[in-house]
Amino acid sequence: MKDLKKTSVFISLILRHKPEAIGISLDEHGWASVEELIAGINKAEGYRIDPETLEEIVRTDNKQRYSFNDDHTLIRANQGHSINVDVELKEAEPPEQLFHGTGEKFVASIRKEGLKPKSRLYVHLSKDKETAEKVGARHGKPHIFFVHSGKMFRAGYKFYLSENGVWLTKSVPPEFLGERWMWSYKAVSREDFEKRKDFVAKIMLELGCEAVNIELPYEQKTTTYGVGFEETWFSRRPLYKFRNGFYRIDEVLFPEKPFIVLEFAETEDSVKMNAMEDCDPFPYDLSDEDMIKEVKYSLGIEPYPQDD
Ligand code: HQG
Repeated sequence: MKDLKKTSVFISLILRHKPEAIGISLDEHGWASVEELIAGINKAEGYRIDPETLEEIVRTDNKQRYSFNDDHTLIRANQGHSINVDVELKEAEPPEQLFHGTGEKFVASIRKEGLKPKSRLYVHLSKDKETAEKVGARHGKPHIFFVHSGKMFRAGYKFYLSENGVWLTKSVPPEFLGERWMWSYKAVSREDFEKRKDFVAKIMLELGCEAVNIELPYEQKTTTYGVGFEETWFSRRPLYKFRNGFYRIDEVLFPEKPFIVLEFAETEDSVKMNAMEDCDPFPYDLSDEDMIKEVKYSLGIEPYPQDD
């Protein structure tokens, strides 16, 4: 098994970077002749391979790095090249966010100049954080960048999806890189979502809530985990006093859309201990009229409909 791994690494070197190492060449689409590859490898020191072993390596590769043509006379790497070949990558619309794992030592330079392909033809992006962490760990202590791929795509940048599921793009300018949080809804921007919270604040004031100034011993922060993303939001929303309780506008980021929620505490002590409890959250895109109803339920002005 160990030998297969070693041979596979050697094949990757040949098909992506250095075919001349065994005296073969790739065509413009990155294909090598299977016969030439096998003969070349067998001439190299310390490697033995037959067609069955090559088939096995391709079939069992953990990242599906290689493909054969239909009659298995040609083979190529699906991505990762440093030599200029056109592997006929499929252009595709990327998900709203992708991830890039790198080593800590590159972080300062990436923040400044964005992601560059370096020795490869493309910047490689992962579809989840776990994969990005593994890729990053190859370069020392890993660091993850969030890539605003949806925004890039809408701004005209091209994305490609390789045969083995790696997202590729030519470069990522620094303004499309995030590190702390990632807003990932297509239907609404963070700014417009905040405007709906402003509307909730207006309703609350109109209903008689009073903004109060309490010195908080903690930083107001919400971290929500959605499908494939995590966002930490530093909220600067005030606390409101209403009847015999305290309320604050917060959020819950459900996978399908963001929700607004009022937090509630009976006493100033619970507020200071950061022990507020959530009322029922409601979606950001309710009509003004329905949103007024939800705020009334949360403040206890009207009972929740299911309580009737
Ligand atoms: C970094 C593996 C400084 C970049 C993986 C990366 C992947 C910058 C390194 C695939 C930079 C290049 C590719 C900038 C980018 N300043 N450093 N402006 N822009 N870099 O190995 O993405 O197992 O060429 O962050 O799984 O690590 O081989 O790219 O750290 O899919 O199939 O420059 O290789 O797949 O390193 O990995 P690499 P990568 P395989």
